[in-house]
Amino acid sequence: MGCSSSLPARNSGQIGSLSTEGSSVSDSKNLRVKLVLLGDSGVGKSCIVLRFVRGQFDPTSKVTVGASFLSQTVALQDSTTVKFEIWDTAGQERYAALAPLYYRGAAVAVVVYDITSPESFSKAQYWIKELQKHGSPDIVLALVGNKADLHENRSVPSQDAIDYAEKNGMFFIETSAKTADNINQLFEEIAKRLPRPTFHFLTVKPRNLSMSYIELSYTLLWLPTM
Ligand SMILES: Nc1nc2c(ncn2[C@@H]2O[C@H](COP(=O)(O)OP(=O)(O)O)[C@@H](O)[C@H]2O)c(=O)[nH]1
Ligand SMILES: [Mg+2]
Repeated sequence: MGCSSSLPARNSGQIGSLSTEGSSVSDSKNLRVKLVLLGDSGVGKSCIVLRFVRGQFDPTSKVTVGASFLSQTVALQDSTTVKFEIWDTAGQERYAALAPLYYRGAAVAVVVYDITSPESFSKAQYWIKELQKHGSPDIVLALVGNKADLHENRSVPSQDAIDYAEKNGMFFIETSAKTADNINQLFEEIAKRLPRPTFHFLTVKPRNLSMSYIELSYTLLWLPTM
């Protein structure tokens, strides 16, 4: 039993209707990014998504076969909006060979473990290595210790995760999908850390391929950053 984020809802859909390319930009103020969750089965990935998107926690809902996506938009103080297209699996995390298909093109990967399970923390480290090797080069990685409400049964010290995240240049946070602790903060922090798009003004006239002096200057000015 666990959370299922594949239930019908206004802002959910089947994976087949989404482009497989991850991050894209509507304009400089409105970003749209692909976010994937990785981690052992049972650590609470689907519950985190459900809490973030619908504000719910339903420990009795059935796991649905197949993958789904949900989307949710975060508005930042600088008036930027980030629309997260969140891909959630229903068990594919058990098959490491399928993972590259799932995280291909993702702009953000949220790697989740359960603070009561050292095995899930080791597995999180495995996924981080995998993403560092095979994920998009500028992927934003977040390490999440979920089930923080079960602190009496904690077996992964926060400091271990803090140290690991620091060494790997990642953002770290402990959450509880059950109590909603730090769930919105997790996504807001990710939104703040996303690289902002830069635009290049290359102006070439398609018909006669001639450039005006001003256009040429622009081109030369921007070429080194392309
Ligand atoms: N106590 C507690 N249980 C949680 C939390 N998040 C998820 N769970 C429970 O953990 C189990 C697995 O959750 P699920 O989201 O299906 O895990 P997934 O396999 O990683 O998607 C379910 O029984 C949830 O009720 C949490 O923050 N606190
Ligand atoms: Mg799940």
